[in-house]
Amino acid sequence: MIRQKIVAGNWKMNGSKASISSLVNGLLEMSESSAEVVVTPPFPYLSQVADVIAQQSGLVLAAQNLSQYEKGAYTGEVSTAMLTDFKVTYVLVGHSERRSLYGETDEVVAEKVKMALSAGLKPILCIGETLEEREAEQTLLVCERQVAAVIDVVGIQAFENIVIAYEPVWAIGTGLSASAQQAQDVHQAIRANLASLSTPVSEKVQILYGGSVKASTSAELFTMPDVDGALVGGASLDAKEFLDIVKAAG
Ligand code: G2H
Repeated sequence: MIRQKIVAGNWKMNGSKASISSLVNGLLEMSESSAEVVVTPPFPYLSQVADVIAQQSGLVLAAQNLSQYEKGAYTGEVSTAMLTDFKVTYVLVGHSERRSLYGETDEVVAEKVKMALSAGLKPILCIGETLEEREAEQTLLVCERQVAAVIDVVGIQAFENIVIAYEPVWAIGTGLSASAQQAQDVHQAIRANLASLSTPVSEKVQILYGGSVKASTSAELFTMPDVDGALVGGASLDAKEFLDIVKAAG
């Protein structure tokens, strides 16, 4: 099955009104691509980026997080209704920085995925092992556990509307990207695991790789049959570098 590639830039907690304006302007130089190109600004800048995107198609908007609750007394949180108000399409859920720095458990991540789906948002479910877990040969066990926690809450069929991002924690922001083959091996195993529950869903689900992706490594990465794109952090803050990654996706 041909799956459309997704190249998503995760800007994390970076930028200002001025720098985001110049980054987005740089991205508007994008030439036609067969990939879906997604940008994930920090919350305060969603509106600014949404306005530019509304006038110029080609970029799709994502948010970096959401609340698992619908509305109410949750100071500092952002609801799905607020995200859909700004025409957000995707939302990152369970990024390893959320899991490790803000204590998001597999159960919280699953509730967030459920909330996103109920509002028609597409979750990009982030999973991946730490260095200790990789060294203990627990990579697949960890990924399967993180995916299973979500399946338990939303069911396997829901994965038709969920994108998975495999992001080994040891490769995030460290400059130590997994090799294309390492990524392929894990993606293939994740897909095989889903196939044990539903082959059609496993063939449809897009699995992105994330962790120090750069333009120089993306071409080889995108030749891998189970790599359906990339979630790019640091390199997405530079419009030219990010567009080179988009170009590599075809
Ligand atoms: C992983 C990735 C984007 P970076 O977090 O989500 O960031 O490319 O900086 O490792």
